[in-house]
Amino acid sequence: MKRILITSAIPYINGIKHLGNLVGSQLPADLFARYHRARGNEVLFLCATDEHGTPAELAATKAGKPVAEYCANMHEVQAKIAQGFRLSFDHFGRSSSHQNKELTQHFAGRLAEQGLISEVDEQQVYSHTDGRFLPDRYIEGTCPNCSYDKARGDQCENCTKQLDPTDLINPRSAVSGSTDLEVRNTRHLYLRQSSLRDTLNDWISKKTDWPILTTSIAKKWLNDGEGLQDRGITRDLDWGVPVRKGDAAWPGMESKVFYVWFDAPIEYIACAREWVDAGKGTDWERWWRTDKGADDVSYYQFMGKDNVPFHTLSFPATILGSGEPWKLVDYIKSFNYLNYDGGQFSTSQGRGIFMDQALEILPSDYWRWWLLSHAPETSDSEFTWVNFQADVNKDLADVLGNFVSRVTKFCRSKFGETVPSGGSYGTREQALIADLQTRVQAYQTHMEALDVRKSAAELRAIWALGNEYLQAAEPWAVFKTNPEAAAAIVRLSLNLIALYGQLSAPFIPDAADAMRDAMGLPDLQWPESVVTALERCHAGDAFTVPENLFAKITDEQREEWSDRFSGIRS
Ligand code: B3M
Ligand code: ZN
Repeated sequence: MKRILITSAIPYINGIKHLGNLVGSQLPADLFARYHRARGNEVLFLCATDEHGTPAELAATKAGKPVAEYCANMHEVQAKIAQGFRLSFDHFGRSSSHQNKELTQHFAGRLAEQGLISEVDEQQVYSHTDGRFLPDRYIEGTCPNCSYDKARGDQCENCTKQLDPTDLINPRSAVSGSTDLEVRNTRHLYLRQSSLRDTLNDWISKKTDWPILTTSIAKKWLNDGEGLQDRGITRDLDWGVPVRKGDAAWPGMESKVFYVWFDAPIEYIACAREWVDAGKGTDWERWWRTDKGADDVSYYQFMGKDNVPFHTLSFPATILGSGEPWKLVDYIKSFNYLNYDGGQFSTSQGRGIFMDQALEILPSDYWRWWLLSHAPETSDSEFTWVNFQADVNKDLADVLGNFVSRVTKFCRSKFGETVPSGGSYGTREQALIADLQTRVQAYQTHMEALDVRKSAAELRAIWALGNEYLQAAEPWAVFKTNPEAAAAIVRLSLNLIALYGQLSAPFIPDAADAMRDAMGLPDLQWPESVVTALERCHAGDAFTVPENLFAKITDEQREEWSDRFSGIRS
């Protein structure tokens, strides 16, 4: 039994996430968690809301609510939607938790002790109109690297470059739009990550199995010297983790908080403590401290490409710099962007389909299947309504749903709702079993390598084998002359439904449950051997005909939805 720690990038609290966010982190992380649990491994799957920093403050202001109240509400909203998508977090925490506050202050104290924090008098943009400093997202302007004109003060969304507000060309306030700005002096803490450059370089160089997307971004920021500039880790804001050195005050930093990107990854650790404090686990250090049992944990992170620099450089710098035996990530799975009908999904612009809206129109399995089978792994991918309708109708309704429905209905009409007895398996059945063995093996290999699309393609092929078998074996024709032989075909096909109910669960958990329930095998036992897995439904066992597993998306629905989601969400 392996021990597998999985974290998904923690979504910002500022509103409901769109399907592009979902497929770039939480959903593939869930796929992987479900797969490993089904294989009998010990899994801890953590996610949380990212509640500090300018995104939270700005969104609360817009909603006219105190920021703490706004965050508490939005956490509930996001948790409920996550359940709707069947995201199987062991805990869905909050970066504003007291556990994260303590741990963040602890790390800052350790880094200071190790000589890795400097106090820097620096220049920050101050807005006369707004009467405040404008850190990070409070300021927008043109990216000096790629000329994108909506770059934010902390990072350019377009080219992923990490920025400082003073880097922006033609800066303006994101609150008021004002350009009446002035650069003023203020003192901040800097993490001297540049002094960890060689350490980080050595560490990343050993990660030869990581996706190219991850290592190319990491090396880009490491080797051109840019990403490893020392970074400010404090801000002139009210909302956030107060700056302290462990539990001691930090003179001169009384009115400041840590930068959101300093405390957000620490929440991965704090979340495990929240999990224990919520009574769901007993020992968080066993997952996070290599001196306390975490040395045999394999740790996987999932995220969109814009988050890669923080996870390959800044957060490891925090962990390594602390000089304490914290668990470092073993594998970073990163994703490109999913585009929406010829443009970008965008939270700030309300463009695309958002998680709550998606669940209003279709069950989560439809979305899970389409998104995962089109995961933007090697390049950006695109959602279009035409493709979505065609793919879902074909894969889920025509291939899988149709197989289940034909087999169960045919059996009910000829043999009743019990698995029929009689007949035996011949060469066609042996060939099918051999094909299945090869494909199930390949499916497992792809899953273990975190190849999401390849796993989906293999699963689809496994479903298709059932249809091809039925088409060739023709139990409806055979039944007329040899009912016993037809019974054997049907018995094998019913067993296939049970097998699909096991194999498909990581992708489409609800439909998989329905398939196993229909076959009277609700437990999720991974088919360690195809041969024995196909002997679980015995002659005489009762089954039920599942209600239509997947209804097809009609042209009218497609048109209605494509109209409804063509504009901007208000
Ligand atoms: N909240 C950005 C995002 O949601 C950020 C991730 C933090 S991971 C520690 O894309
Ligand atoms: Zn840029």
